[in-house]
Amino acid sequence: MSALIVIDVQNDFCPGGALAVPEGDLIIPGINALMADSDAVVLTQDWHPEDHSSFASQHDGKSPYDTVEMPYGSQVLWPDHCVIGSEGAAFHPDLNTPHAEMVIRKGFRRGIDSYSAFFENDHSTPTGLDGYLRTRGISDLTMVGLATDFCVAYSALDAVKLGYRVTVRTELCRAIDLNGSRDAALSQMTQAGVRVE
Ligand code: VGL
Ligand code: ZN
Repeated sequence: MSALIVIDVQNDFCPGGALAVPEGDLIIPGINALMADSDAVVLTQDWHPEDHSSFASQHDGKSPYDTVEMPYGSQVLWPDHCVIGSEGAAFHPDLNTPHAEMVIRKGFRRGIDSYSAFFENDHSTPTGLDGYLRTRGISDLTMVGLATDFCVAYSALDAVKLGYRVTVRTELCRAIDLNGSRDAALSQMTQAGVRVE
């Protein structure tokens, strides 16, 4: 059994949003077509309290895209985005969400970010998605969405570590690309055994 994992196709990551990924909306028609063809579809939703510690606004003297050390390691600071219940946190209106059988929210604890759909950024607190997929007998994952170099890459790397066969469809992803992070993420995924198409 296989599943399509659609990562963070939310208003704030699309043009006009708080943390807009260039061309983030262009991938939506292709994702809709792929969803219609998939056995199982999981959507992820970045979902932060308004005082989330990944927001630069919570750190005196810091700006978006600065880095800070957190107890769980280094953390990039972001503009406020995907605040729980806000329009920015909603799925993009063109995304065909009725196909989804599961929606997994992440990043809802103030003190810790969660890029991956499987573990928070401490790499140990589970989101529960692994249990969901395993109990449904799903072993193969295709990943698409936003952003290639953060939430897609972290999710794909965790998934191979957990033993899934993982394909990332890059034409249905777009990157934030901070200091070459897109290319770095693609080579890290390839080295880890993700099929990058
Ligand atoms: C993401 C930065 C902050 C993502 C989420 O979806 O890639 N990036 N929060
Ligand atoms: Zn976030």
